[in-house]
Amino acid sequence: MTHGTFRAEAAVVEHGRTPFTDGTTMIKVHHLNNSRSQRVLWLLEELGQPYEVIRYERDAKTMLAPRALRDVHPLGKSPVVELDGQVLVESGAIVETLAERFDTAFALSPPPLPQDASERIRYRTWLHYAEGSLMPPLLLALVLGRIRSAPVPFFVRPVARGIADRTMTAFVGPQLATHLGHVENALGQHPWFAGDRFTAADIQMSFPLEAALARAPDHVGPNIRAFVGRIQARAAYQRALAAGGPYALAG
Ligand SMILES: N[C@@H](CCC(=O)N[C@@H](CS)C(=O)NCC(=O)O)C(=O)O
Repeated sequence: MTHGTFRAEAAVVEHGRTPFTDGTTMIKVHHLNNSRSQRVLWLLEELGQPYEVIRYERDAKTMLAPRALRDVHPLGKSPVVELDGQVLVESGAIVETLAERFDTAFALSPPPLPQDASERIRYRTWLHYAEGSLMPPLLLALVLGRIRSAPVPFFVRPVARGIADRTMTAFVGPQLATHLGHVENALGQHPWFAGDRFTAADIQMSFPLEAALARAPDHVGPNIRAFVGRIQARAAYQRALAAGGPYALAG
């Protein structure tokens, strides 16, 4: 199903059979290791849609994406998807676009309004909530953790740690508690984010919840933990891991 190209440095590694010789849609996923683009591979595996993976490696020190990704899109962030030559960015928009285009039988997305308003509204809300509301405090937690452990002169260290700790206690920690409490509560009402069945909203929510387990485990409740266990057990999730390579989120 996948065809991989590694474009981080000079090395180019190709594996798998070459897709698209049968006239099917050309989908290229520009994939960064340990990143949000893992969700796109997983969605395509759930959809059974052939795709090509172009792999990029984060800089080991800065964790930033290589400059080569800017050749594809000026933001230089992952994921970037090329769909029949059109360049798509923002994982929420990518997930929504791929679901609209390929999930024509609504196996992974509720049908448009007004057939089932509540399921569709929950689906759309969580699809946007993942990046719009849940990722910002998780990103702040990552940055504050880096500030705490940054190699700075010994006389600066207590000041840097003090500021990081106070920001965590006064602002980021309470935000994480509010958001992860909200998610925990939602998963207590329905097993999946849109309702009683698995949808692409669950794929979109996977990254922040996996990041929360790495960065804020004390705020992660049993419903979230059970959800992450369920998604990681899916065959398509496992196939996407094999296609994407390393996926370990920074704590
Ligand atoms: N909101 C964007 C965020 C994109 C983003 O920040 N991607 C990260 C990967 S998880 C990235 O490319 N980081 C490397 C860098 O900023 O250089 C999305 O959901 O697509």
